[in-house]
Amino acid sequence: MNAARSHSPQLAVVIPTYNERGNIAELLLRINQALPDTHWEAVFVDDDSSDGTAAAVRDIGRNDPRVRCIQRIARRGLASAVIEGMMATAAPFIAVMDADLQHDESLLPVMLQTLESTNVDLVIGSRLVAGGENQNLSRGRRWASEFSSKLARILLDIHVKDLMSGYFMLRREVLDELVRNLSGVGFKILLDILASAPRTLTFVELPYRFRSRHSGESKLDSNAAVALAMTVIAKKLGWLISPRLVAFLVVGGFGVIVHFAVLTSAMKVAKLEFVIAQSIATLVAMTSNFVINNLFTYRDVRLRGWKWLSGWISFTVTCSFGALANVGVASVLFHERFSWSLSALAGILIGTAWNYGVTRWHTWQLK
Ligand SMILES: Nc1nc2c(ncn2[C@@H]2O[C@H](COP(=O)(O)OP(=O)(O)O)[C@@H](O)[C@H]2O)c(=O)[nH]1
Ligand SMILES: [Mg+2]
Repeated sequence: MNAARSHSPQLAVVIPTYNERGNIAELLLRINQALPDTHWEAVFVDDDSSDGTAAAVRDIGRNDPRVRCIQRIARRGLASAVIEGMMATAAPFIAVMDADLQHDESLLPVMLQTLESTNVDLVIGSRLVAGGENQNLSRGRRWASEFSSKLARILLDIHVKDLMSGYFMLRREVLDELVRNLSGVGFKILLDILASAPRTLTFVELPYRFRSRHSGESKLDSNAAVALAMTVIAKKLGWLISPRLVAFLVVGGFGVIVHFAVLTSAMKVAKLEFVIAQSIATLVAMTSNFVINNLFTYRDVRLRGWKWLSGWISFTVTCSFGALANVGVASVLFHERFSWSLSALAGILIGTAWNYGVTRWHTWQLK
């Protein structure tokens, strides 16, 4: 009994893999070196990679019982892979780490020590706190990741700097508290965890240098902002479907009618050029939406006088960004080969969610 206990792992490192064969041996070597005094196990979750990743893991596992592989057939998805890996271990501490050696393994003992010696729920490997580094991410992805973190701060009240981090460690009990709420979609499991917790999780962000990929190629060129939007929609639907939202949507629908009425008369009657007519129609529709929302949707916090004017500016600026997000998301999805109608719908949904969330908070100053 005692002998068995002394060998049960204290820490499980969950590693999702998709075509990472060339990284497995080196990764395990480094984990082993980083954790000389810890009983650890590595749980790989492989989605039936065509390069034989799972077989490579099992080969090592035959000589090293600390190494296991869950091979999922006909499944794909980073978040769901991580969840299944975390649920397959009995270890009281669970780390999640990429296979490609971008995550500095020397942080593992520091993360473990932090969880063991304090009562924080979660330790996050961070590229964005002092001492951390993010040089090996393209500028576009860096921007998307920082932008998403800002958005999450506003929309979800989550204050993690490196919210898109895929490198973190948590306690088993914390996972048990929230695992049934996880959406499991997309690839940002940390965000999913933070947004799914029934209470505000406490966390520490530890800096590390994000390295460039060792072998193989990135599977996740998609946009962090899209991932965030997916989580926001999944998590916040309950909050979104409120009387105010319904009113906001009805007013928005009316705005479309206003838009087309103004556009048609500007082109047909006043003979203006399309671009000019479209701009006028947009501004008129935004203004009428603002006026009606101010009268009905937000009648209890109605803006008057100078506040009306600054509210109008806040509303039109916000909705312009909403339109940009709409077009941006739709083009990303369309580029990723989703159908045009689905892409457009997703764009409209995200643009509307943005407009509603931000104007509610900024224009009408509601928490
Ligand atoms: N099981 C599983 N792992 C995945 C999937 N997509 C990516 N991964 C793994 O998740 C980790 C992060 O992916 P990566 O391509 O490095 O993303 P990046 O670091 O954001 O470029 C790597 O270990 C990948 O092999 C998937 O669909 N299923
Ligand atoms: Mg990577």
